[in-house]
Amino acid sequence: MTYFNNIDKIEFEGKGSDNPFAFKHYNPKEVVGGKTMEEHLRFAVAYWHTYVGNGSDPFGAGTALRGWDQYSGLDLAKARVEANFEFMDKLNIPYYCFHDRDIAPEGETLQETNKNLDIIVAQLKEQMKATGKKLLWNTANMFTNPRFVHGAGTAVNADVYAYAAAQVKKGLEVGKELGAENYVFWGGREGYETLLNTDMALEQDNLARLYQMAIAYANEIGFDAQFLIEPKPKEPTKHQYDFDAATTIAFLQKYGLKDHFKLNLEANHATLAGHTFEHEIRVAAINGMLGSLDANQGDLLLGWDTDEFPTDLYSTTLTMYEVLKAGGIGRGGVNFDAKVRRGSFESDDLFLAHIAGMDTFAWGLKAAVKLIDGNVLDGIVDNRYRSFKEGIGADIVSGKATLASLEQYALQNNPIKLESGRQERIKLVLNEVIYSV
Ligand code: XUL
Ligand code: CO
Repeated sequence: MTYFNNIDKIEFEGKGSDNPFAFKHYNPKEVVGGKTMEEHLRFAVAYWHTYVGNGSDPFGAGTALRGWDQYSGLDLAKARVEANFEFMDKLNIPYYCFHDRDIAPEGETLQETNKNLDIIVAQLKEQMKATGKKLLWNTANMFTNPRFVHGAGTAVNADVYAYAAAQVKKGLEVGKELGAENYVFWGGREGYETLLNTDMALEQDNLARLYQMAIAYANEIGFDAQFLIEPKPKEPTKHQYDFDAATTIAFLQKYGLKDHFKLNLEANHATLAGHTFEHEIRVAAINGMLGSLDANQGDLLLGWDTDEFPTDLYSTTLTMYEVLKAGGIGRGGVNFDAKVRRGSFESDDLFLAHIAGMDTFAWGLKAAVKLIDGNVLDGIVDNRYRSFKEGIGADIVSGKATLASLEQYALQNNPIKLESGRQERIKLVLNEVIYSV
């Protein structure tokens, strides 16, 4: 069965095209910065938003019109698998990502739930073999079911913790079966609402224990995916433990887990934390922790996670700049953890939204390559820090300087000469680069 019959394969037509169902910038085989766009970007579809999301919000029912709505239960799950491969094929997207509960319905018992999962995993495997499409990552949904009301890996109840562990175990088996490149932990309800009833130390120790067990089990079954933690500062809990990249890295360091994980960074999570996406990527990169990206954008006028498709060229340019400077995204990719607006309820909107996201990222990639090739920002940064290359600055960097030697220098160095940071000028140059590609 096919679900997007009115849509043909989306092709690259270039900047002059006015066909809304064509790429203007994303040209998968075009080489920029030494690699094809396809290799740089490694796009992925998020199963939950694209095939499960229905446009409902706290004030109203779903609005989405989807060909698979006619089904329920396992039939619905099977229809979504078919829709997924048709969608990826038509958009030329190589990867997808899912939570266990996106792909198959829960049963009455964990046994039944796992059986449902096995049926769909077998179907996915067959389709992946037939199409060459790949799994960027899978994860366990340990936040939707009411049993996780007080957390999963940070549950207040050991029975819930055990259930979560069982879910992770199965998730690792599923990831192995489907050859997932990465396995994600997003701490959906790993946080708290009030300290008045919370043992923060125990919760965090337990979360680390769950990660240890996951590492051990992945080793045991020979699942060699890259483990990723996805930071988010708030939602659904008020205080999420994995607040941002820096907090998550500190947590991993504290528990001796740092070498086993990298980070899956999400743009809207960054802005909720009061950061830019590029800030989060830089923090990860300078700590050797850049793993993968969840591509979306928030609305800065709203204080919640709106998960819009990325259309902001500034952000995608600076994002891709950080990625390129970090040496690329490696085994990660650019996963559209983004949903069409409630008013964009037609199936065509799923295509138009992904085209917008892919073109915006391709444009950003091209601009970032230009920034690097033209030595635009590196030149500025190098010049700004040049005093650390020689004399007293070189002594500081090499570790030769002491407080006494610096005092001696400072006493005879008067006045200190400062230079402008030239921010406004640099931003204009950035504008020019973005609009020139
Ligand atoms: C929630 C979110 C998740 C993770 C995977 O904000 O981003 O969908 O990406 O659990
Ligand atoms: Co995400």
